[in-house]
Amino acid sequence: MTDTKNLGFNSKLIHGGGHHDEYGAATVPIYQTSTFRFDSAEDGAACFAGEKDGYVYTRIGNPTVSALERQVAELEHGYGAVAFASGMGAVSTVYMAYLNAGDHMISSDAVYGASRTMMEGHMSRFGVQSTYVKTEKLENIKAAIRPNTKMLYIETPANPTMGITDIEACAKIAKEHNLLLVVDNTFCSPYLQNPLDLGADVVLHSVTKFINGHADIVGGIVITKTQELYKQLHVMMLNLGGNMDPHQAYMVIRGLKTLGIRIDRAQESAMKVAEFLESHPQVASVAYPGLKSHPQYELAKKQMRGPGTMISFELKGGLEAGRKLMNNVKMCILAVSLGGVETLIQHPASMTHSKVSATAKAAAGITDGLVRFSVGIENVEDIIADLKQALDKI
Ligand code: LCS
Repeated sequence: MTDTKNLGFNSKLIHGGGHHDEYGAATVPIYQTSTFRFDSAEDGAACFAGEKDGYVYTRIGNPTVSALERQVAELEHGYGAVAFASGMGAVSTVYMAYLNAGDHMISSDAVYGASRTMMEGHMSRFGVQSTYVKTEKLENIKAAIRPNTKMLYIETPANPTMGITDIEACAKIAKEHNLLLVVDNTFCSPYLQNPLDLGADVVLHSVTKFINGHADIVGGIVITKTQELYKQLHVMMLNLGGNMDPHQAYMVIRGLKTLGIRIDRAQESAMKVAEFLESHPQVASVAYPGLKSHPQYELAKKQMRGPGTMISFELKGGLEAGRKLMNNVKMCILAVSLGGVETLIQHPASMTHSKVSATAKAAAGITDGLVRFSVGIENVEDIIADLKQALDKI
């Protein structure tokens, strides 16, 4: 087996994870089993007592799922990873694993809608408090810190505003105040950003998006910097029961192999699409980290290896114009989700962030006129032509 430590990113996507199969299979087999035979009663007891390594039950661990976890932990430069049935399984298990009743969390105000409703609407019932601020401005974070603050949770770039938060500066604040820094890295994937290298403690992904990349499964993964954080998370995962299933893990391993080439291609197109949108008379503003007009353009260049494939924009005609645009695209798909091979368009205020209160949306800059666009790997001329014909109908 190759030692993958010193290989380049794209080689790690193909050969990482270090799975060893007795038949020499070139891909990771699907271990479609719920349970594993013990060699003896003593062997089973030793596995349960943690005295012996070995698989016992798929909710606790499965070789196909472990192969994905090892591979993503390596790509994010972490100690270990735990895979989940969905991105929200990852987010909610992170909250449950690292926060107690009476604790307080500070979060970016623009985060995926359900990450916020889970905390505000449900964790609050267990006595966890939360404050939402524009984490793009560090003074907002400092001002929100309370004696019981335990976690700083950021999403960068933020869904759906594309705001960028300085991970390294957040890590400094977190260290000074003994906070756990959690970064939702879904919009970048490990190809474009490695938050653990910038001082974060925990990184999470909706693997539904770039990591899988083919809009055919949902999944989540969390990568921890230390063994202790890994253990806390793993025990919470197996008790809550949100484990990833082996067939799902196989699909993700398959999709992950092309992460680099998918993003290279879509990112090249995203720059052209963003420039096209910025020059279109119906468009009021475009938020794309690759454009000089993005308020955190320099920061994006510093902490990301590329501006990514996600674009948000406002139309001069507001919501009505946005509706017309979305109803008139032909090739691009009007659908939520993002980060796949297909170009998707959606309306955050009425779709992905519809459960966030109107006041919270307004404060976070999620306006009624905001449209979110996830650039796929189709021919860029076709993407732009489709957008143009739909914009011309407004
Ligand atoms: N984190 C981010 C940044 C997300 O965008 C999402 C889903 C999640 C976590 C949750 O992951 P899931 O459970 O869906 O795998 N974002 C979606 C979106 O923007 N459209 O549809 C889902």
